[in-house]
Order: sequence, then C-alpha cells, then structure tokens
Amino acid sequence: ALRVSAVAEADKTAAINKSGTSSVPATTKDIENKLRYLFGRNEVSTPNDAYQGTAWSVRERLIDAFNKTHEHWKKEDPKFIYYLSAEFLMGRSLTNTVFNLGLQGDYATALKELGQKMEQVAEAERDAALGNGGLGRLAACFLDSMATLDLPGWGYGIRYKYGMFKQALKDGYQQELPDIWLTSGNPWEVRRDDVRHMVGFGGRVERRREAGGREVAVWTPAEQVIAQAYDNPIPGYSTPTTSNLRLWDALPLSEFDLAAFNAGDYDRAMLARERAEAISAVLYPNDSTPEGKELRLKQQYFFVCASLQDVLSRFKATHGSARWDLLPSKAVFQLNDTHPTIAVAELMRLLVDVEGLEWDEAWGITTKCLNYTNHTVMPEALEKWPVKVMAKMLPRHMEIIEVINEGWTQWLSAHLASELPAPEERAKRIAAMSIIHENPWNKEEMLVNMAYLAVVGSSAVNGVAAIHSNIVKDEIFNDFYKIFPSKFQNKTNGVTPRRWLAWCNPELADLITQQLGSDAWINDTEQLTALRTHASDPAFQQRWAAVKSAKKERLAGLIKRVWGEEVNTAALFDIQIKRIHEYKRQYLNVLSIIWRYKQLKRMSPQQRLQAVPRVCVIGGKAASAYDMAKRIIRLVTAVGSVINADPDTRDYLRLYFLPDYNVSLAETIIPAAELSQHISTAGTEASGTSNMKFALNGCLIIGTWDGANIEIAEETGVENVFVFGVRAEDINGLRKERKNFKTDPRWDEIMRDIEGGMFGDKEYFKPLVDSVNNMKVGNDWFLLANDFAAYLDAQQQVDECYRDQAEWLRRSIMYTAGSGKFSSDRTIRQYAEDIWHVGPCRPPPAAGGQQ
Ligand code: GPW
Repeated sequence: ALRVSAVAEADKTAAINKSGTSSVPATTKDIENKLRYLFGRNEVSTPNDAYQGTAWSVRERLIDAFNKTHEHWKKEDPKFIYYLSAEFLMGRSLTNTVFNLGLQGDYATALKELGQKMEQVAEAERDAALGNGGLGRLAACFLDSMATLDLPGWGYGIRYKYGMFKQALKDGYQQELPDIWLTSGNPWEVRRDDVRHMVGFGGRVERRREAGGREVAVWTPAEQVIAQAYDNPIPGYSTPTTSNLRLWDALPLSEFDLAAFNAGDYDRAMLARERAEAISAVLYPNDSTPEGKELRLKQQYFFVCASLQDVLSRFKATHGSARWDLLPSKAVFQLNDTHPTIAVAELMRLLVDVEGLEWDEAWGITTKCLNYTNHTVMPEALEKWPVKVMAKMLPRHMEIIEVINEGWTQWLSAHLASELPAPEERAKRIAAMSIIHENPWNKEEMLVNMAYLAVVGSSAVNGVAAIHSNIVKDEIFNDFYKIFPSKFQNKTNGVTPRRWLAWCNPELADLITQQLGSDAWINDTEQLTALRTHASDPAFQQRWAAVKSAKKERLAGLIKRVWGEEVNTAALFDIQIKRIHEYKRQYLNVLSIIWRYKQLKRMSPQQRLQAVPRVCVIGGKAASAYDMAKRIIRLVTAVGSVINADPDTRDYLRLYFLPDYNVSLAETIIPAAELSQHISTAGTEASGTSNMKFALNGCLIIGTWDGANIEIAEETGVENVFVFGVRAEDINGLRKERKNFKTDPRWDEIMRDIEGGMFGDKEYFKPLVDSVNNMKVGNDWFLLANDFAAYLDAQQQVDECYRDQAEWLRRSIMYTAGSGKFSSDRTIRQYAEDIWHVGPCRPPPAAGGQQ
C-alpha cells in the first residue's frame, strides 16, 4: 500500500489504497510505474521519488513532441539554425517542460494524489550547469525562444560530465566541490547510439596527388576519439514545436588497448580511454577570462568537428554530394563568442579535403554559413591560441588558417593601396589586422587571434547591447568595420519570459494576467506596456506589494536555512548576484555597505529609527584560479560577520553571501529583489542579462551607464533608475589621469579600516586594498575610487525613494511594464530576420493535444 503524506485527505487515501484499480488516474499510475520499474521503488514517499517518477513520465510526452517536430522538419526540409556554444546553462527542466507542454493540470493533480506538491517535487531536480554565467544562460534562453517561435534550429555543445563546480563556504572562503550531476540518471536526454562521429587530433599532414592531378592534403591524426550524441529535447511554449540541444560525449575508440591489456599492463591499457574521456569531463570554470590550456582547445575542436560532420552528413543524405552550393540556403551557424571559431577552419577542411571542393568555392560557402557573436571587449578576455599549440594539436587547421590569412592580408594590401599608399603605413595596418600575429608580451611567440578569424570567416558580426555593439565597431574591430561596415550589427540580448517571470514568479504572473485580461503577454511581452497606466493606482500597487512581500518571505526563509538568522522582511532587499569579477565591482558594493555601517554606528538609537533598513545579499562564484575574486568573496563574508553580529546596527543593516549561486537560486532570489546592482565600470559589461530578469520582476536598478542598463533605462524611464558614475567615453582619459586623482575622504577612511583589521584577515585583504589604492597608472583599473562618491549619492537616493512606498511601487511596476523589449523572443526574431534568414516551420498540432 502507498504511504500518503498527511496533507492528502482521507477519501483520497482510500481511493489510492485500492492499488491497481481504475480510480487512480492515468498520470498518477504512470508516475508510480516509472518509479517502480526504473528505480525499483514501490512507493512515492519523498519529493525525490516523486521527482524521478514524474520526470521519467514527462519525458515520454516530451519525446513524442520531439519526434513529431522532427518528422515534420525532415519532410519540409527548411533552412536550419545551428547554435554552436561551449556552454548551455539550462538549470532545471521539470517545471519548464510541464508548463511549456501545457501539462501542468495533469501533473499537479497527479502529484497531489500522491501527497506531493509540484513546487517541492521540482526542487528535487539538480541543475544542469553546463555553463559559467551570462553567456551560457543566454544560449539556454535562445533555445527556448527558437522553439517557441517555431524556428527550425538546434543547439550544439558538450555534454560535460562535471558542470560548473558547486561552491561552498569554509570559514568564509570559497571552496570548490565537483558537480556530480549525472549520478541518478538524466531523464531529459536521449542517447543516440546511431549518431557517432570520429574526431582526430595531432599527427601529420601529407600531400598526395589524385588521379586528376589535383594535390590534396591528407591529415593522419595521431589520436582519435568518438563523439557520441545525446539529444536534449527543447519544448517551445504554446506550440507543438519541440526542438533539440545535441551534446557530445567523448568516448575512446576501443574500451582499452588490447595489446597492453594482454601483456598485463593494465594501467597502460586504460590510458587512451582516460585521455578520450577527459575531453568532455569538465567545464572550465572561467567566465570572461579564457583558460589557455590545451585541453580547452581540444574541447572546442571536439564539439565543433562532431557538429559540422553531423550537419554535413544530414545535408548529404538529403541533397547528395554534388550541390554544396545549396548549403548556405539550408544551414546557418551562429558562433557563441570565439569558443567555436575553429569552425572556420574545420568547415574549410571538410569541404576542401574531404568533399573535394576548390578552395575559393569552399571559402564562399563557409563565409556565407557562419556568423559570430562577440560578448566582451575586454582585451584580456579575447581568445588567442599560440601557433605552436594549434599546429601540434590541429596541424591541418593551422595550415588552413595560414592560407586564409595569406589570402586575407593580400586582399587587404590591394584594398588599402589607395588609402595608405606609403608601404610602411600599409604594412602596419595589415599587421594590426592579421589573424596571426606576434604576442605583444613575448615577441618570440606567434598567436592565432580567434576573434579576427571569426570576423574574417563570418557574414555577420554582432554585439549584444547597443553600447557594446558601438564599442565593437568603433574600437576593437574598427579597422574591420571601416572595410565591411554592413557586416556589423547589434542584437540586444533578451531573456525568456517563461522561466524568468511566468514560471519563477507565478503570483506576479497571475496578477499581471488578471490586470491585462489575458496571459497573451507570455509570448508577446510588448503587451506589458499596458501596465504603465496602472502604475500609480493604489489598489493595484497594494496587490503588487503583496506579491513582492510573499517572495521576500520566501527568500528570508532561504537566508534562515543558510545562515540561521532571521531577517526583517520589511527591510529593503538589495541584491547583487553574478560571477565575481573585478570589472563587475562587487568590491565597490561592499565598500558602500561598510560606509553605511559606519554611519549607522555613529547615529544615536533615536536617529537610527529614521534609517531605511536594508538586507544586502551578494552571491556568485569566483573562477578557481582568480585570486582577487576569491579575496572579494572573503571580504563580503568578513564584513557580513561583523555587521550582522553588531547589536547596535543589526536591525538596520545585514549582509549575507549566498553560496552556490546558480540558475535555480536565481529563480528564488530575483522575484524577491527590490533593488538590484549592475555597477560594472562603464564600457566593460557587454550587456548583462540578469538586469533584464530583475526588471521583469519589478525590481529597481542601481547601475552604471553600461551594457543593457542603458536600454532598460530608456524603456523604463531614466528617471526611474538610479544611474551613477563615469561614462564609457571618459574611461581611457580617467585611467591615464589616475596620478592626479584625489580620493574621497570617506574612501580613505574605509581603506584604513580594512587595512587596520576592522574585519580581520588584514594580510589577506592587503592585495585588495593595494589593487585600488596606489595612485599610479594601471592601478584601480576599474575606477572604483572615481565612482565611489557618486555611488554613495545614488544609494542615498535609493533610501529616499524607499521611504515613499507609493513612489517605489510605481517605479517597480514601471520596470515590469518597460520590460517588453527584453524578451529573448524579440532578440531571436531579429537574429532570424537580419542574420539567419530563417522562417518558422510549425508541425501540425498533436491529436488531442492542447495546442
Ligand atoms: F568573455 N559573458 C560571459 F565574452 O558570461 F566570452 N562569459 C564569457 O566568457 C564572456 C561573456 C566572454 C557575458 C557578458 O559578460 C555579459 O555582459 C553578457 O550579457 C553575456 O555574456 C551574454 O551576452
């Protein structure tokens, strides 16, 4: 008999206890059966049991939708989008799948019958964390939008065995733990045993003459591995379309080296296997600072090579091997940053060496098929691979890149002849635009500039927010822009309104739906603008505030679980969650919290009663080798433990670091946030996407004039945003003038406090203090001191605004109302129209289905 939790009423218990009778609805039965036959468990007794049974049951509905979509796409043969990305930060799938497929009624009722709550059951799922941060999550939002818009398109990436590390705190310091996410199986993937490709590395290249006299390059790799496909169905919302994310797992050619095995050398017998499996073993945990390790290049080539072979073999199966000219009308690839840029050389290799096309024809096809999205302008973040490393691992690709670069520089020389007639001038410009160039820090070493290779090899190059795309055009790729102005575009990022409002904040979603009279805003977010007319309506404001309060209570519960402390839920909830990076300036946030603390300390108890209470939350991971970022985390926890324990101030100010920030934690934190911080040095944050998620959930922004903050301010009303700080165009000048910069006395005081050990650990914090304090050129690179006073002023304005709750709520509503533009549906429509030239292809509705 079933054990049923106390919440189930007695009559239901009776019905369920007649196990095997028809009174148990089909879905309930299915959940139980999945648990019974896949896990050998006879009763649904924990949320985890319920999760496993539910997920494996939902999987079948998902696969049905997937099969119907792909049957249709095969028949119609539309042009396809292939989104190549080293990262897909999917998070959890259960809620999203159930809601996107329109199955929430079925499963919510079935789970209730089993004494379980959908929300709790969903929390038993582990995040799929195959990405670092914004770039990987953007890829995930894009898949949701492509499917929702019925665009034929797949994601292609790596099935990392270990995703983003789990972060724990040990004595306030970050500790990294492996993310073992596949242990209890993954219901959201289907292994395709019939889809495998060989990927080679190293070895040598020889020339051979073919019968017709044509010279061909023959690459004999020293090492080969198998790329094994796993498909992850991607359900669109409110459509039968279910698309695909195909991830590659690396397998050895043979289980073990038989000769070594037979000779009894078991260690050696396993070596090749370990080398192969290492390729898809772990995600590099670096965000915006590339890891120059050979294994990382191996990962990049591994997934690009498998993906291109996969696409080309399907193309050949439909169109034969004689019509490669048709490829650009059937396939378009989007390179998510430079990580998949080896695709330029790989597509050339497949077309020229394998398919026998002439170089020029292949080049025409390659450049028509590829497009490149840039996500950063920070020079240290742009990928460059030593020619030596590339030549050893990918000898044929290095040759191909050299030929591409020869053609490119020759073309440039001719093109620039009239503009730069002086040979030295011209040579200088060509050197500055060469794909292969000297390492400026080590003249002995030559580098392949992956961004330049991507720009030369692509039809379109885009940035991810208006200001960023302008910096791309006017600064980092200006020489290229002057030659190919029409190649450069902007595609401002977006986020999926399904996960980031409708599913993570159903209470606010319901309120919006009631107010607007329909839920059509979920796939037409421009309709949210109609909320503007209600922004000042006191009755609506009260309902709006009630939702925010409920979400704050929930976050307070989480803080209680993590830190064991109660927080005042009437306080202003002030949040900064993102990867820890010097350019994102979590340090500046901490400095302002220290200043707030000091001011509170100086007040009389009577004066303190007038203060606006705040609960500050900071969360984010530091790359394992990013020393400064780890020190910043320790500063947050050290400052937190001092101020949270201070009886004078603890009613007015708290600071908590929430460990292991990830997609699921974001889904809890964002709906509860009242103020969110996006305070990067102007010109450094390409776009930011959490700013959009906060705005969508009615959270006010304190931020710099950077990335998508600017466009959010335009849509929301700049008077509703707490904007501060220097502008991007002034950064270079200010960096040069650091010698003459006079720091604010409040800044000096805080620096003395940290150095003097007010928060303990003074040796450990010294490099942090030094990094911003020595007024010489190059120090305080991210200009914290320059923005400090303006930031404190903006924080003052935040307090004043919060005192006027009607004004605060009006602004809060205006943020949601102004979020229409930031749906990834809008972004994807623009990519489809301006770059991909791909249209929708919707399968017929499923018989008896919802849509
Ligand atoms: F450096 N971004 C990221 F450009 O999350 F490659 N990881 C990265 O490695 C890079 C960029 C890279 C982020 C940007 O920092 C953020 O501003 C942007 O919103 C996001 O990519 C999506 O475009």
